[in-house]
Amino acid sequence: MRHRAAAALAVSCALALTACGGSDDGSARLSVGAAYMPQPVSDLAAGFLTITNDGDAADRLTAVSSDVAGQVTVHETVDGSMREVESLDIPAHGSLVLESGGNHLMFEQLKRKPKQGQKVSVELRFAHSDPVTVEVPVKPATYRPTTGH
Ligand SMILES: [Cu+2]
Repeated sequence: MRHRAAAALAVSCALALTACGGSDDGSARLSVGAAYMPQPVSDLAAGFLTITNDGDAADRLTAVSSDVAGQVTVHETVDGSMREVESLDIPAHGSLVLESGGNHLMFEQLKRKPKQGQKVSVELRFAHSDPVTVEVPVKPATYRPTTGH
């Protein structure tokens, strides 16, 4: 039971028979929001989103893939320069925020250039939870979300 996790998005509920409905079984419960990709201006694209964990256990974002990119890496930004990381922590009852100027996804080897108004399919994989697929909307290159903080 320890690592039985229910990603809050759709399918996993039907598959993980015992995981739904209980949040006190020591698992992560993940949901993804605020996702967007600024329309790329080069052969690289960035992606931003927030992963919220309503569960009692921490998890980690360990791998990302997309139909538009040969490779997607996870980057953090330290002192204005970015570097690739193996994984990013998603604390229990907390969230992992990927935002402009901070942690982000990097789409490399683009197979096509996503355009504003399109959606990009992105699969997120975790240390413990089931994978989650997100349809990420493409925004103008200069788009900045309005944040609540
Ligand atoms: Cu980067």
